[in-house]
Amino acid sequence: MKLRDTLLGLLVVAALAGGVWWVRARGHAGKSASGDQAPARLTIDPATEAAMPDVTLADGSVDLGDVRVVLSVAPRPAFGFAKNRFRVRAEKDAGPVTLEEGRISFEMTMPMGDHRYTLVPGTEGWQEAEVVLPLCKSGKRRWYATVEGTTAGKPRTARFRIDLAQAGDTSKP
Ligand SMILES: [Cu+2]
Repeated sequence: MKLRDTLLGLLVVAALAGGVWWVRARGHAGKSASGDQAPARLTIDPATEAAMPDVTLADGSVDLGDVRVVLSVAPRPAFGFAKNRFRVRAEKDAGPVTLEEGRISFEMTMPMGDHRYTLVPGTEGWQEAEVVLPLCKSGKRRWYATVEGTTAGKPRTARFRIDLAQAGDTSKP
């Protein structure tokens, strides 16, 4: 399928370029492959949402049995329309393990475009991405971050929630 090939090509280029966007230019279309339909809304029930670690003001971690995935964001809170560093560490037996093909993506309950990043190696087993997210015009600030990759031969997914801050709230000249 042509689109898929193109996306894979972009992905390879982005990976070679080192941690830039891997898919970006699809506007507000969300992830619907068919293109013509209205973008699907993300539905998360309150119990699921409450169970997600909140990384707005502290590190969060998700236990996936043998592997724990930690997410750490700087600054805290993270700001909309500004660079924020998202760092991920996969841990096994109290030490870091490589999250292969590590990536992180961001969604709100409403379609806000594609926000997907590859994670690049940082220090001490962390993998990171420099992330810029928009502020929703609705005034909502809640985003969901999905970390994906492969560890010990198994695909891994961990989800977190985060509330963005608006720079103007605190740093108005
Ligand atoms: Cu929005």
